[in-house]
Amino acid sequence: MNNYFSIQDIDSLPGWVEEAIAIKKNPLSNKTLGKDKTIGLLFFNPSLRTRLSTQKAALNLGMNVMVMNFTGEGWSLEYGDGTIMDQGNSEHVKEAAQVVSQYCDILGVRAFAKLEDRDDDYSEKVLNGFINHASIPVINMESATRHPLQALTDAITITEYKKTDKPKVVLSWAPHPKALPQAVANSFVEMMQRMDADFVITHPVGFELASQITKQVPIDYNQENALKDADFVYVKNWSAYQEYGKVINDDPSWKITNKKMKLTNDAKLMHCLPVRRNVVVDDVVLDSNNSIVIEQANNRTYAAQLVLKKILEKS
Ligand code: AN0
Ligand code: CP
Repeated sequence: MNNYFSIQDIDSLPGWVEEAIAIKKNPLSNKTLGKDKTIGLLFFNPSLRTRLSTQKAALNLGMNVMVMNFTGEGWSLEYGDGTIMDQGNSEHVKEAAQVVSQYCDILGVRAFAKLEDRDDDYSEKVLNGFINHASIPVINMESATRHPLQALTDAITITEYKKTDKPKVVLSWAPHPKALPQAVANSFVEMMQRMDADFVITHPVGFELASQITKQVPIDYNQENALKDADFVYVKNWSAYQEYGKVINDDPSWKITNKKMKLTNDAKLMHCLPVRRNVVVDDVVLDSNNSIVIEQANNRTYAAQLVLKKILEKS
């Protein structure tokens, strides 16, 4: 594997999940694989889990880690081909990506959707700019439209906690005061189409994700109906895809409450975090034994470690 851009880069999902669970049991089993190799992590946005779990994964493999907050600390980058750079941007991604490739063996990039121009975000200008111009493998640490490290984590977590071969998994939209990207939801939807799951998406009218991603996945506009007999409830806000980047509705009645969890088959509650308490999910649910959000965050390390291991083994 050269780059980890989306979950399409996973060749065999059951094999990967099995290997990640084996890494979790013995995280230091490959502690010299990355010896004298360096990973560079570039952040254009905030992060707690991705930043620390990817560093932890690299350290478990014996790698050196360099982290840079790009926004405010790096030069503002230009991505356009042939641009006359007489405006605000100081450096082109062509040089930036090649320069980082001189210092590092693997590069991770986090660059969220700007939620201003759909075509611009869905072209994955930033991540593709780095992939196209770097001479080292690039890992997506949440790009404009995908969060594949999170989705791999979610597959591991569901595999660990499922009680039946084909659990019912519900992805539920929830209210949020700010417009959020579709990346987490997009990658989760793609992952659930590859897993053995009875999968349904529920959201208010107008929050349909891109149809090229959701394909044949059933959408139920009635949240309570969708939650019936669920084994896993994955709650996440995203902004509209059609009315791009808009919060067209922040209806508080979509919050996950204890009453709603009672409709489920004693479901596990999942969220990628960070989560706004009592807006997205009630305290009582997040603090219950049904919540596995912390276990999910723990698995971020093993998902990242598996991706790094695959890349190191190839290079
Ligand atoms: C981001 C998002 O929804 O994409 C990151 C989640 C991992 N969330 C927020 O900005 C709150
Ligand atoms: N879930 C996730 O990616 O969290 P961070 O934004 O804190 O990295």
